[in-house]
Amino acid sequence: MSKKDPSQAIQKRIEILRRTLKEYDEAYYVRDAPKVPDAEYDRLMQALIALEEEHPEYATPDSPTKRVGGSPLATFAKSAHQTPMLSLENAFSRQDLLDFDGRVRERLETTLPLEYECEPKLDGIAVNLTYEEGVLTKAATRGDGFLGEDITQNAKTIPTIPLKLSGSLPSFLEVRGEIYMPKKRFEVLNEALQKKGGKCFVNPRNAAAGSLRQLDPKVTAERSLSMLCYGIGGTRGFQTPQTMALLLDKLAEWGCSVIPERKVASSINECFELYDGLRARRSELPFEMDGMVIKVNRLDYQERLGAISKSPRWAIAYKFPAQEEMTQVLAITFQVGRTGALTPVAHLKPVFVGGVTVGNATLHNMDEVRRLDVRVGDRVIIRRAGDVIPQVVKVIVEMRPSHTGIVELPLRCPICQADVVKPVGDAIARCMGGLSCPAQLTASLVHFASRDAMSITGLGKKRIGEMVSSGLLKSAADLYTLTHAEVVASPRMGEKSAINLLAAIEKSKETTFARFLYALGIREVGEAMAKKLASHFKSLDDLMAARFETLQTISDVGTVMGETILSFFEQPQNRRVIHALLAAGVSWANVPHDLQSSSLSGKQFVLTGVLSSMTRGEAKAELEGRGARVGETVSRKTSYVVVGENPGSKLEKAKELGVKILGEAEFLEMLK
Ligand code: I6G
Repeated sequence: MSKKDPSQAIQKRIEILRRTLKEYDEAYYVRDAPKVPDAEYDRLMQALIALEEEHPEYATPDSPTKRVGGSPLATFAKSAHQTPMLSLENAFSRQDLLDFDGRVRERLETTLPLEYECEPKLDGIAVNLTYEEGVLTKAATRGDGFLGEDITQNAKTIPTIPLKLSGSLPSFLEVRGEIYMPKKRFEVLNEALQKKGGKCFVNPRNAAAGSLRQLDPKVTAERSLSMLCYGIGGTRGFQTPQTMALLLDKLAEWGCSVIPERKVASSINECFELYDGLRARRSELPFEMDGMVIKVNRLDYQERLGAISKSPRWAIAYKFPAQEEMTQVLAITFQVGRTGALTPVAHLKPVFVGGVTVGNATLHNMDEVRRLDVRVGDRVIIRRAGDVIPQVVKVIVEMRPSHTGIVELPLRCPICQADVVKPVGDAIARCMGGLSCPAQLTASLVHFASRDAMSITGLGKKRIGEMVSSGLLKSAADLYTLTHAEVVASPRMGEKSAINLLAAIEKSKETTFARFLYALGIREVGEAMAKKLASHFKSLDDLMAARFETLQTISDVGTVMGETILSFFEQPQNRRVIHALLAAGVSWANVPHDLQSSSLSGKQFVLTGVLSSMTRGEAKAELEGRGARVGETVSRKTSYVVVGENPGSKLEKAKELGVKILGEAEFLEMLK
């Protein structure tokens, strides 16, 4: 067997990487349909850069490493930028950033710490706006950095792009920034597209790109795009200020939108702090961002530093951990929940995404399985943004192995073998086994014992599952007849744990009407609704005897909810369990909250930061229980903003609007 020449193997690897990256570039830039997540693209690009650096003999001028972006789209007129639109070098670690700082200071021949202007790196579409005598004459995408696509008509529909600048202006000015789609808007758009049976966008950036590259500007106008400016290109008749921060102030003065979250750090170490702070607020901000851009603040230094072939030496993008990654589906199973709902779950080859290792992702329901056409063996893009549960956003059909089969809904429950029924028009399929299905029984007992329900500490899912399997628990009422001998005989249960568990069960008997109602696990009845019902009805007997018409008089009780509540209390099995629970001693003081007379009735609250005395969910429940509403965004209508540790931008907004701010101590006082 002949041994392969190592240099040939390297050349081959370089060629493959170039071909693959070109293919991905074309999909991303030209067709707005990325084939792989950015992280995968970045990895291949880094590998190619490293190989070309090690082997300059194989460098070619047309390598993807030499290009800034993609080719301009054929359907739009081409437009040349007066000065090239560069792209940014990436940093993936603190060391990369320290190296950048070292390189900058070496070139500037200074050992002193430097000021850096820092701002979020929006995940949008880079554009160049040309203003002549203050009037917007052209808008173009970055394209290959020299030649972009003329999107003037579309850009003019974006409200944050000024058609005319005001103030003392240069005669010619190129303004650079990112056009993006706000996260909320992206969700609404995808919901609407899905309803119409259309194809959804994978993420807000693709949605922005797709919306911008519309030949009909009316479509762009409907998509609520926005723009934030980060710098300038060519100018005539402009005396540049001393710093980047002052330049951005100038842009704002002329009427351009610049990002409010920009800050000047006095050293590279302070950049780390700003980066950590920004990363922590990543899910709170209204736009997607993929990192923080760090720029030498002094413009004369920027000039001295100049640029290498495609990026300025004075700026770098410190990337956040990827929120999208590619992995493979190993299996698809169905989980049975408390109400019998069958949820398809994708079991994945573990992948590190959004800062955690993900092994499973919910596929929600069969409609979603069909929409994605996800199959066992598929390569998929997983997305995990903030604290949101991981989602399968796309199947990479081109990488599908042969002989895969479409996923079918099982005819029988995988746990109890009862029939599975999916009513026509309903997205959810359910096991008909009721509480005789161990999965449904276990899930409903987990809910019953949970902190916001009966709050039985030490009784987790695993323990309940074992007690259900061994036949100890057939309903919630069985918890209250457990003996010490039965508990201590459970697997891995010591004497002390058994005593503690029985004490926790005993303690849970003293509860509130609302908690008890919530614990029953009536479908559709969450904590807030349980509180409403508890405050409306004087007693459980009254509620159990309520007629449909009476239920309908309660706010937020629609027809479906009314019918669900009625039918729950009509079931003999449910009535038996309720009576057994009461007979076992579960009770509450009979003083329902009167929401109408509560001092917080009608007040609007917004929570920000971490409270030390309770979780956000608990604070919300406390407030709603007193008739207040809890919202996500601060507006003039907000009555109070409750501020914990590490508050987000909501605090700034509250100050800006003059909304009353409560510290934790004041908040607790108010709850008293
Ligand atoms: O693509 C970019 C995004 C954000 C940038 C950029 C930026 O500043 C906040 N700055 C420069 C200088 C370049 N691209 C080339």
